Amino acid sequence: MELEQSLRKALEHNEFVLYYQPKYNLLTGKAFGVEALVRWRHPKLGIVPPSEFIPLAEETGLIVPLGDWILRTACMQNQKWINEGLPAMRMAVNLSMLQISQDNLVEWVQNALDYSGMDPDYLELEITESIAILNEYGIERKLHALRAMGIRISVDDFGTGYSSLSRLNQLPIDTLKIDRSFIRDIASSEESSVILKAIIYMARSLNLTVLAEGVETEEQLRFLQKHLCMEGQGYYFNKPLSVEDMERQLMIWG
Ligand code: G
Ligand code: G
Ligand code: MN
Ligand code: NA
Repeated sequence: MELEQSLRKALEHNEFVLYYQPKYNLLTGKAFGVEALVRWRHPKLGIVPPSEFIPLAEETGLIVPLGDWILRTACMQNQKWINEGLPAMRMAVNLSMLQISQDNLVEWVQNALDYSGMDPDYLELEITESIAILNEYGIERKLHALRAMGIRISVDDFGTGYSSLSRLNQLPIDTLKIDRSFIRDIASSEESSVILKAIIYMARSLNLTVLAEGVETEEQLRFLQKHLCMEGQGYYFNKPLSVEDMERQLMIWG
């Protein structure tokens, strides 16, 4: 309860901060986007990772105002970088179930774009596999509306749920982000690497882009390149970066 109380106050007190993790094209080696990842700078506990407060924010409904702050902040930050002449990145923002289920989802996203002045081409929304395939809350209709605005949709943690690629292929999805457990086990598990190869192959046949999450080693990178996985993200390239570190990185690329 203590945590819930301070979570409520944290928004007013400006205790949330966004980190940014770059996403790379594995064939050219160039970054094309970043994913916004929220952190809580608790006055006493220090940095609290999202795994410890996102579930609570979902249970209490706080994810709605928090998610609003996250989307606006991410879009404004990205537009600021673009205005400064830094290399333009696509900004990816994670959405949780409660956010997707809101009736005004599409208008809300449009408002954040208007507010920041960011072109919809530069926005990507990440939803988990289990949310994407839900036949509720008009999710399919909402995804089509977002896509029609020019926003990209990606499916996070792919491979951990129970969706079929053929079902996902009916949805307006651009990218599958393969869960990092498959990448972690490339060298140690024949089964994981076989599944990984099959996912990459099938996704390519369906014209979906595949991004490997959690790339940590050169060996994993070479495996992914060899099997034509086009995109990747992970500690091998960068950890999630503070605004200052991200800016330094953008300046090096620019
Ligand atoms: O950054 P980290 O690896 O600790 O993130 C852990 C989890 O928290 C991830 O599953 C991620 O999707 C989720 N998460 C991080 N940032 C956000 C956010 O801005 N919104 C939502 N809904 N989830 C987030
Ligand atoms: O669920 P989602 O993919 O949105 O969450 C991303 C989370 O994965 C973040 O918490 C981020 O810190 C973490 N992450 C990013 N890259 C790596 C990596 O290479 N290895 C590990 N173990 N975690 C990573
Ligand atoms: Mn994500
Ligand atoms: Na993930």
